[in-house]
Amino acid sequence: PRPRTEVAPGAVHVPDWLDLDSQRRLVEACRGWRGYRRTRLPNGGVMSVRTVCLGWHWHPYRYAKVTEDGSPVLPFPAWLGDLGRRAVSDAYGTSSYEPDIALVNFYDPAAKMGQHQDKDEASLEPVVSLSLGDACVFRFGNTIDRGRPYTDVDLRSGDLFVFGGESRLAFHGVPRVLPGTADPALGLAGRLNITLRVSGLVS
Ligand code: MD3
Ligand code: FE
Repeated sequence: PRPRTEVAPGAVHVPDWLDLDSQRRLVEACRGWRGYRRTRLPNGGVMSVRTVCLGWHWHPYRYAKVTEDGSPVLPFPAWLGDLGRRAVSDAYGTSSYEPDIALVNFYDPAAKMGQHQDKDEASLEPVVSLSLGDACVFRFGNTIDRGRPYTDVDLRSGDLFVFGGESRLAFHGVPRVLPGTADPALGLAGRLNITLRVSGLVS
């Protein structure tokens, strides 16, 4: 088995956290959430991942209760909060975690995500990341800039990663997906990543 590792203080990787049945159920839930879009950045760029948001809609670089076209944001389901609490409890041994945002990213074989920090949440509570489908190279960096030092970690389907404490503001990204690495039994071509977050906002 791939061992659980603390990549940096507060950054805990728990390989194979979700069994195949739980992964299948999560993939089905992701298919049910409609409205995946490539986010347009203020600098004119367009992200290569397709994203749908639950609870709060992420516009670079803020959260809102409506999407770009003015439609309401999909609700954040209570069961996803329960899953997030179990994740933080298994990674850290604490259990008072109340996420109210999920960002679901779909990666086709060519999609990637540049090194960035997640600073749009008003709370520094941990981020929970769940990976499904194709594996990827995940780059976990430092808190100063996009460059070295960083650590590359393979994230595979079923893996849990929790980013809190000193790691909450670390630069990170996905330089590439490893196409064709998903278990065919999952029925997913490409990669899905679900992150759970605490907005620190009140609607
Ligand atoms: C470290 N997603 O949605 S998950 C993102 O695989 C994002 O889709 C990537 O980066 C993905 O913002 C990476 C791992 C991750 C997520 C959030 C973090 C690492 C993090 C927040 C703080 C520090
Ligand atoms: Fe991020």
